[in-house]
Amino acid sequence: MTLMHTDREWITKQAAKTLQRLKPRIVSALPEEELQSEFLTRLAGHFETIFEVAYSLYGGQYDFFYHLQTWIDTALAAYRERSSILRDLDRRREQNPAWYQDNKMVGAVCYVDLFAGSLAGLEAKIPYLEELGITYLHLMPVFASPEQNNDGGYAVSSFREVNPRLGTMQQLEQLAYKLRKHGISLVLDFVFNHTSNEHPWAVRALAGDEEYQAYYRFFDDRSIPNAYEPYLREIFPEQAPGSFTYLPELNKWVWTTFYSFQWDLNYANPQLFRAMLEEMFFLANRGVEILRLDAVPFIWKELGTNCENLPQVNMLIRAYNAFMRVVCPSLLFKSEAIVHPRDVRSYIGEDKCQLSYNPIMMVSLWEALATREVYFFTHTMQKQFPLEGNTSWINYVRSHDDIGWGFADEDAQEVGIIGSHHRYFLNQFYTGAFPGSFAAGQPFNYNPRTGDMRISGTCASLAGLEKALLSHDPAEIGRAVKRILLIYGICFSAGGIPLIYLGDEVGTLNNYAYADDPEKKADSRWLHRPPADERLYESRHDPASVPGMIFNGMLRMLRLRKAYPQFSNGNTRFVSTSNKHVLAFVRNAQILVLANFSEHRQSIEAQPFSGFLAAGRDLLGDSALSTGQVLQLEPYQLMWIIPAGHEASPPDRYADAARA
Ligand code: OTU
Repeated sequence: MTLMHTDREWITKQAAKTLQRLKPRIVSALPEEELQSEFLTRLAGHFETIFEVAYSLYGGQYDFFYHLQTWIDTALAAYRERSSILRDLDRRREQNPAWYQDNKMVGAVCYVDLFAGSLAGLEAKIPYLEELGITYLHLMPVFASPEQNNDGGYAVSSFREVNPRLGTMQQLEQLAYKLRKHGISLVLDFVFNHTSNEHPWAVRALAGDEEYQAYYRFFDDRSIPNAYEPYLREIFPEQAPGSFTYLPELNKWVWTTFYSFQWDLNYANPQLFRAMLEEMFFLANRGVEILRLDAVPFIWKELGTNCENLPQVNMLIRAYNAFMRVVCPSLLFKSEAIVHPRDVRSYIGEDKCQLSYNPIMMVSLWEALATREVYFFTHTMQKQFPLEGNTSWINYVRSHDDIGWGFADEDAQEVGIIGSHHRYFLNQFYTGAFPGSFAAGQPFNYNPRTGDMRISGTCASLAGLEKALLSHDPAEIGRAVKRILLIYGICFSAGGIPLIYLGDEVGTLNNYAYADDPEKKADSRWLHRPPADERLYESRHDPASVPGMIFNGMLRMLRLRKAYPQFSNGNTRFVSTSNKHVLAFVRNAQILVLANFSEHRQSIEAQPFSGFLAAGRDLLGDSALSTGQVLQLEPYQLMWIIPAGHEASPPDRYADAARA
């Protein structure tokens, strides 16, 4: 049920009353006065949200208060268990809630096994992460998961056990601690839409335990699934068609949005809400600082809807966030919602996910590289980039997933582009089918029914490096390197936290060997999930080598980002230039970023930017700016232009004192 505004007063009153009823329980659970008052103060600030959401989602249940009480007990247990080190961190972050808006923030993401073999191997890579200046490290799922069917770890069999191939939970906890000592925040996935079919809850459900069956969405026959199905989007139409899986053991059907071994959890059950709250706290108390909420849009289902992005999803996240603010306020949520821009944005807020992938800009970067034109990019960003409050984008060019052309058809139409035609073009371009395309990607989940398709491939291969190296054409190689640096450079300067998909910084190409692995061959995303290539990393300091050109180019930009506080998150204003190939945006009214998306020299009228150009300086260029009527940009040139008299802050490669 959705609450009306007129209900507000009632909610406030009921929440206050309910909190009074819970107080004795809290007081007796926390005899230490300091902890008691901290917990109560925080809870008072967030209880109305918790109550409102609980009442909206579960108020119809006869034992509503009982459930609320079990949630509070779960929070109390987690709060008591939290280490003093993490409690200190919580208090520091409460004082400095904008810590992640800093220009010093730089993210990286990897699979532990592919990048470093194991958790121990990863610890040994800390010096490398420091070399790059990383302050945010996302490890893709490290949890126990089925040996064969595991979707790269996104089928979790236990949120409390590390996959033994990688190490132990104790090692993970130590790693979190060590990383923090080096100014790096550990980011882990919270795969909370589903578990694997080997999770103990699923095992019990399969054994007939009804309490655990209610943790998932079971159906006795096809009638209800059939009623839902016409509205649902198939996520993996090739490998896992449909959204329900038949379980012969039970003669029942279970909801499986993704693979058949990934069972969707049932958040309509308040017991499941509590159980997942406990798992979240468990991870927070291991020292994880940011949880990436996987597949956010799918966690609530209503018949007659597409079961994505329903308002109840927002409520659930607000409730979970409120609990985090009470027990472990240093923890942040990062939303993984790769959906329509409007819906992507709906999960972002101080009271929801403070961080979000920016698939909107990611798609725009590749769109502009293919078309060499930026007016759609500029228009989209003007509408979709600005965020409110203490929140931030995570800007990236590649992830471990496919690229889906998720721009808004309305935004496209406003600049005269037909969305479906454009998607067709982009798919042709990035699979290399379009004549003259520089890209070497592969299709992911082509759906012949809808004609839909997504794209797999590494950053370097999609940006043309693979084909260029095969052609042995130095000019083409140079252009590919420039494309990589151009799109990464925009992520480094646009406002928000840039995220490097480790391997991209040394120009890692597609890994076609995945097709020989029977486990992987049906999922083309493995094309861009290769094991780290030591040879590429070894040549990164050789400026004449291709990995060296990319690595040094990135490092140079990262150091500049860190040296100029003007790159901190804040205001980003996208503006049109007189040239359709040249992107422009202004950071915090102090830095002008220009990007030429074409392989030809371009010029723009200088006059609209005269405030920056007259006596200004391009941080990335070696020569002074010419200040004529027009400004010239070399093929794929990126410029970071700063007006005269603005100096860099003292070099400080790592986090500020507040983060240590
Ligand atoms: C996520 O991606 C993960 O990133 C994937 O690696 C997983 O396979 C999947 O969830 C299941 O856990 O569809 O193609 O809007 O787009 O959650 C990738 C969200 C996906 C979905 C996204 C999903």
